[in-house]
Amino acid sequence: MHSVEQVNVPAGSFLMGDSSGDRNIGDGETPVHDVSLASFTIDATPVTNDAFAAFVAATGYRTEAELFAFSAVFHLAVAAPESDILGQPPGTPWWFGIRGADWSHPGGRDSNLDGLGDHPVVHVSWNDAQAYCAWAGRRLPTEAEWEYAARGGLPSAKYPWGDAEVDEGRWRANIWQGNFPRENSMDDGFLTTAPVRSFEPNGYGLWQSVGNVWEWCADWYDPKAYESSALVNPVGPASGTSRVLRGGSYLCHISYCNRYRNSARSQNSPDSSMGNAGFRTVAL
Ligand SMILES: [Ca+2]
Ligand SMILES: [Ca+2]
Repeated sequence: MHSVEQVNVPAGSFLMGDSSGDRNIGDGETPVHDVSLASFTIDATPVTNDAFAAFVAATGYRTEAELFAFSAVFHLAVAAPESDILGQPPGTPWWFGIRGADWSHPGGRDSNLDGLGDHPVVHVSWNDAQAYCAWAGRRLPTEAEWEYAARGGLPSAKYPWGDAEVDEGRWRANIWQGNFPRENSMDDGFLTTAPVRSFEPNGYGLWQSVGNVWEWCADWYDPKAYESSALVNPVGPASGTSRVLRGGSYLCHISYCNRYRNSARSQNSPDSSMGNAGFRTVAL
């Protein structure tokens, strides 16, 4: 049983792509193009640890992080003996490969899900998300559906709530504050994941499309995809090597990852898992 609340997104058209001039060169947020979509029903929140636990209990499914026996954990979130640190990727030394980190041990072997039932499941690969969807009778959103839903009916706004900055008056999303990657002042209240219903939903009823966790989309990633996109119900490139991630995470910061925006794009290989990526689903 898929227990995540769903909301309906009406059919319509929107301008997909960089809407604020803040695009990251190389990510492929342009050209902006007019996309039309049929209506669809999408999860109001990312899939939670409780919902993913129900899937695992029903099926015995083992995630790729469990099969590979490691996953990527942010250095301040590690809860494991030093002997479990397998390495740091060059260029992003704040990530540790941690033996024993997986969806039910998000910091490593010395961590568990106590108190995290309503947090988004993390350390799930694109392939794991597909397996969950197959069990739940769901599918991943296309990248176009994700962006349209995240926009919440506000055309060309930078964020799901409009163009106000993320901290204007109050905190609107779970990102990073302070000196990345060493000191997080946690002005928004959260070092890593937040409960999925933190802050405010957008005009379509979606919570935290930006910030908290990156969300897998169905599409293959290609930075040139928008140059030749279909304009009606696009499903992305026919092939590729990595899958689209959207929305940014608790590690995003204006100085480092300006990707907590509606139009921002990222990607990873379909077997990769990280402590800041999850997914939400769409009805078949
Ligand atoms: Ca935060
Ligand atoms: Ca998100």
